[in-house]
Amino acid sequence: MADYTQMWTELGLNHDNHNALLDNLGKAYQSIFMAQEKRPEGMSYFDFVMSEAHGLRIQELREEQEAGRKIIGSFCVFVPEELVLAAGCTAVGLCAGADFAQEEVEKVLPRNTCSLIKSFFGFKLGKVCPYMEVSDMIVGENTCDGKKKSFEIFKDMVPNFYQMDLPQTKTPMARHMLKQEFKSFVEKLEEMTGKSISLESLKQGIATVNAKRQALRRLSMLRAADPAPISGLDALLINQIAFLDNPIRFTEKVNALCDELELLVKENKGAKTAKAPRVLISGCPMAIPNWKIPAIIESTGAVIVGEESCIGERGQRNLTDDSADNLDGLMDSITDRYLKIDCAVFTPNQERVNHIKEMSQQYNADGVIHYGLQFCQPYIMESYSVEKELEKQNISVLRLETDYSQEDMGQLSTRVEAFVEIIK
Ligand code: BJ8
Repeated sequence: MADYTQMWTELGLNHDNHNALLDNLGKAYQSIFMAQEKRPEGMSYFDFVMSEAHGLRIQELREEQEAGRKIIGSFCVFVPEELVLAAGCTAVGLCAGADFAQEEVEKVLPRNTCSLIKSFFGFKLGKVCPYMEVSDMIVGENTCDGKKKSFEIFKDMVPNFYQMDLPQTKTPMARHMLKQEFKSFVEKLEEMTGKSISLESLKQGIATVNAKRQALRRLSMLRAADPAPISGLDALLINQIAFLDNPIRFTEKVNALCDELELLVKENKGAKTAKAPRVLISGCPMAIPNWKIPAIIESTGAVIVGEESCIGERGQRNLTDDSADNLDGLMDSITDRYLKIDCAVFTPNQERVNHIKEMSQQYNADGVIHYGLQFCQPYIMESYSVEKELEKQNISVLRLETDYSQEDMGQLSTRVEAFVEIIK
């Protein structure tokens, strides 16, 4: 990596903390990703993006800023990238997948807060996230209580916070509220940029994001093959990079990788041996660089064939209908598309259970591992009904509850190994 010290200084990063983070990440990446055998050649692009995630990509974002674009950071798949692009801005997902500055964090937040929330506080307090520092605006959404209440504190830690309210049901009233929230978001973007979103720019924004989702869908479908042509770790990595990379370039690279994977499927070549146990992961999002559970699962010889997660199929499925010929009609389409996201903060949320069953069949999974972050009430509570419903279909389920620490690695490995033995 080139020397980006000056850029990091200008962004206000703490060099010692940041170097320590990069060092740890680099080592983890080497041992988890680069140690895999039989990786497709197309993964080299994604390895490169990761190696430059705090370097070249941040430099690109700063160049975009110099050219007049605003950078919009967010923590949730409910923030419509279509609108951000239509306003001439760039969307980035903010890192929330590793522990950092935990002592400082626990002076601010209760200990029994989920790791994802603690993580973005730690990245801010430790001054190690260039995406957070480069953002012209950070959007926080009212989803779970943890995020909603923590944003009341977080909003004073950043100069540019915008809060988006979200419904928790899918009634006509809730839909109306979501559309109004998205309209307010448009107004905020227009106020920031001094430009109005036009029919043409919104159609273009929708087309760009739909193309990205189609490419990710293509990647997902290829994993239905037996043997699966790509490891779950690599597929997760691509889904994580979807939140950081330039969307047009990312789409091209995912499609190029899919061309290669199609050939591998034809030749019956897989990331693991044929008939490796096939696992579907379902639950909390695995924000970058959270690779803990997938690394444990695939170290047993099993292969992960899908992620029912916001960093995965829950976040990326469903295209936005672009057929309306006026702005209000497109806002309706965007509202309808986003209201289909079956996050566990919604009640009732039968769609999510149905989707897990559908994915198990589609990807030919031998079992489902439900991943809940400790203290995440929505997903942990929902895991009970997920397990009951899947058992009715004779689908084996393992419910895991963990955090970002490494302390429970031994215990988790034992439980995962035993589960993989059962589903073999
Ligand atoms: S749409 S899943 S990205 S809210 S893990 S912070 S739920 S206590 S992240 Fe999410 Fe949007 Fe929903 Fe998806 Fe709270 Fe649970 Fe923590 Fe969570």
